Amino acid sequence: MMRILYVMVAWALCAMSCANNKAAVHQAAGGQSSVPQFDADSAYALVARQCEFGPRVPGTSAHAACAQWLTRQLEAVADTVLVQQASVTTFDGTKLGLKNIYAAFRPEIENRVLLLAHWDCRPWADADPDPSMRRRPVMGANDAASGVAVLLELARCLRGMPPTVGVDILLVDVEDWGTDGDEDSWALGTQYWARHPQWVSTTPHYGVLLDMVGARGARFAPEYFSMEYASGFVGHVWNVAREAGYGNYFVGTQGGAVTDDHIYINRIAGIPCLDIIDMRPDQEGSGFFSAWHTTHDTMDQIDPSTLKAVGQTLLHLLY
Ligand code: 1BN
Ligand code: ZN
Repeated sequence: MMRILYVMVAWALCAMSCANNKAAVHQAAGGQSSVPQFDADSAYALVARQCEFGPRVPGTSAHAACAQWLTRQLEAVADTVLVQQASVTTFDGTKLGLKNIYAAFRPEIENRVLLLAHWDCRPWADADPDPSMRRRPVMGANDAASGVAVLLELARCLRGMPPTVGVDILLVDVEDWGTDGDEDSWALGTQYWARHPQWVSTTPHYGVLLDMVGARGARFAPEYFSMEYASGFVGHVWNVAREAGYGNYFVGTQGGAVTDDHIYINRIAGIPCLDIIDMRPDQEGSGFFSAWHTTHDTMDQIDPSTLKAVGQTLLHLLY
């Protein structure tokens, strides 16, 4: 009798878990489950959670608290998490402690992809239309909590259904303390990592940087340096996006050149890395979304549909 009960309980648990899995994966033509479904509402909540800390400007308590939270989020789902700490000096002579937060999934697999986004916020909203606001910090809902949120949500999917490729997630610090006309003043966290990498497994074969991937009406066009260093991979990712049904976001028009973290992953680490970045050629001045480097880069910029387009594309890429 007891044995029958055990069998019935085991069967019921299995049926429940299978039902959950069915809800969370896309069914391939042959009836096999293939790609997990990216939860856009969860990703949206992860953007909001980062903003609740306040602007994550290096050297502030919001930055320190967020670092701890990000580390815990990844520790809950990854195989290995490392926090790289270092001291860097910015273009204006400020000495900052940086934290690059790294998580490895399936370190036993040699075929690996790197996914990265910066998690710090710009200390000054120097593009704000109101001159009196330009010394205020940027909240950074889109630049760049959106990219971090997509990666955290994706990390949860990786735990639920391990992919056949290894994945390294890298949340890089001190990207946004830079100045116009000095290319190497940006992306200090990535520059440090690229010179002192701490992969727990083999070096990833390809990299994907996410930057500003959450705004309403986003358009992702192949970025100039991505084409210079990783044109074949760009073609592949844009095809994957189109096949997944997101060709309205991933457009084929030539994008501009952006001084971003991927430059150093390409030039120093030697990993072909592309940048999925929202560029708006018709946006006068910046060429980015209208609230870029202003005090208006807040939650009301964020559209879950944009997060979905990017997150689901990455899942199709990995599975
Ligand atoms: C991206 C997001 N960047 C800053 N915030 C890099 C960048 C640097 C973009 C200079 C344009 C000019
Ligand atoms: Zn920025």
